[in-house]
Amino acid sequence: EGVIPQEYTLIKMEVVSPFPPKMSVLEGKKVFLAAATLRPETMYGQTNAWVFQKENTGHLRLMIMRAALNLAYQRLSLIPGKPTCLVELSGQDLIGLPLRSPLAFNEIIYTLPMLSVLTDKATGIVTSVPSDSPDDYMAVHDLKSKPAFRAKFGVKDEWVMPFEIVPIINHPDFGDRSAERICIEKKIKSQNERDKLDEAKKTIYKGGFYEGIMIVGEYAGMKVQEAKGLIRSKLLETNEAVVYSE
Ligand code: A2H
Repeated sequence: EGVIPQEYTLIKMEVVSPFPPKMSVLEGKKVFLAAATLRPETMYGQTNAWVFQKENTGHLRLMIMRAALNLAYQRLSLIPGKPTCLVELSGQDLIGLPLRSPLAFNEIIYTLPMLSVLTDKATGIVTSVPSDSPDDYMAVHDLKSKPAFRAKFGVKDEWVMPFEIVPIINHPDFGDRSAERICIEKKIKSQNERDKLDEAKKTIYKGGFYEGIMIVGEYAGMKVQEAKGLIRSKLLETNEAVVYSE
């Protein structure tokens, strides 16, 4: 770990204006939340974004500073090698932020809290695809089924409830809502069941990636394995995504 760099696709999720008061100094600029993914071919199925949320936001600040420095070293900053801080925000400030994300069938998606976002990986912003990611499915399920959980983080119903699973990939053993299916079969009850979710993730990924078929988008009918690179290249070409490694 930490020896072989992981190469991610950083998806540029555009913040829809008008911005909330804490972000008003950025009004008029193009502002993106950058979500690191290993599955760019799943972007059609985005239903929301995730931000790390716990009482202590110090971790979040450290993580974003580390990511900003990495981005700057990878020539993705205003001043090469040096990140510029335009505004300071907490994770809570981002909850409810409306976003427009590349390829997503949902025109607008919202930023929501997830407990399992790691503080030492990538940007701390994750894009959510509950059709194909067991983690995303269970975190959406927790928010949808527990009004108290929504209330705790100030999550409004309209940011979560209208968003249904978008089937995008047919998995040979688990169908086109593979994450939901495996969570039900393995009787996973919440996003906190780490071991079960890690196992589910492996199973879904193996079949989905090596034998899965795209059922939507420009490459519908194509194997996931073949479509992945094509979709990624297109996102990079149109500048809707950038390469990020750490
Ligand atoms: B993946 P690896 Cl559909 N904390 O994107 C927790 N998870 C994070 C993260 C962080 N700070 N940064 C990125 N990730 C997630 C899509 C997806 C992903 C699908 C299926 C599986 C999957 C939509 N969410 O990942 O530990 C992101 O979620 C399964 C591993 O570096 C990213 O890709 O291997 C993945 O974890 C990177 O995980």
